[in-house]
Amino acid sequence: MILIGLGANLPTVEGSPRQTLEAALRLMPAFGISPVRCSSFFSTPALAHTVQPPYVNAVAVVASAMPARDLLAALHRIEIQFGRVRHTRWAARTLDLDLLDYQGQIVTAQGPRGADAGAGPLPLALPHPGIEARGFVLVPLAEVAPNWVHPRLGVTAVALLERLKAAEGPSAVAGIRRI
Ligand code: A4P
Ligand code: MG
Repeated sequence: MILIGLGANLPTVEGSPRQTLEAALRLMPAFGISPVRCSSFFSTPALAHTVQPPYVNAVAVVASAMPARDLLAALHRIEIQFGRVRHTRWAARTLDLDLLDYQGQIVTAQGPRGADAGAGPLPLALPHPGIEARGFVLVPLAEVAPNWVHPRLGVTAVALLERLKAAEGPSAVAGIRRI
């Protein structure tokens, strides 16, 4: 299974963050990525170091013949189409496309990330780090692929969500609502 996390919290020429995510899904086939199914869209409070508008998040199951690194490069090209500018990590953004899982591969990231990464080969970490700690990923993931098993942790999406709620209490999913 290939899973992509979609997030946005700034408007684009497409309109609202939700409209941007819908447009990004429609554009994917032109980049060799076929959406198979997508979760509902969720409004989620920003997890950030600064005050930011809420995000719209979703998770899509996709199919692609590209290897993981090429797929990530294609996702970055789609982000750029929607005006994504990388400056600081965790900054507000028009579109964020994270490769959450690629066929269960486990890859440990090397080199600097994000705006610091420079022109070298794209850093790639699989599964995407922090899935298990983030309600804004786990809520849509548990909806679209409840039985998906985290390649490192060996735990299903639904069980990871239950585990997060048990560890953090209601705050783990506070303010996350289907839109
Ligand atoms: N990279 C390596 N592996 C991957 C992968 N599997 N998928 C590299 C995507 N990217 C991967 O930097 C990401 C860097 O990681 C790139 O160089 C890429 O090659 P970025 O996208 O420029 O920076 P970022 O997105 O700010 O950082 P990061 O660590 O990816 O953050 P996240 O995990 O994407 O979190 N709050 C809510 N409610 N909803 C959100 O969606 N998102 C974030 C960003 C923070 N708070 C949020 C949300
Ligand atoms: Mg990202």
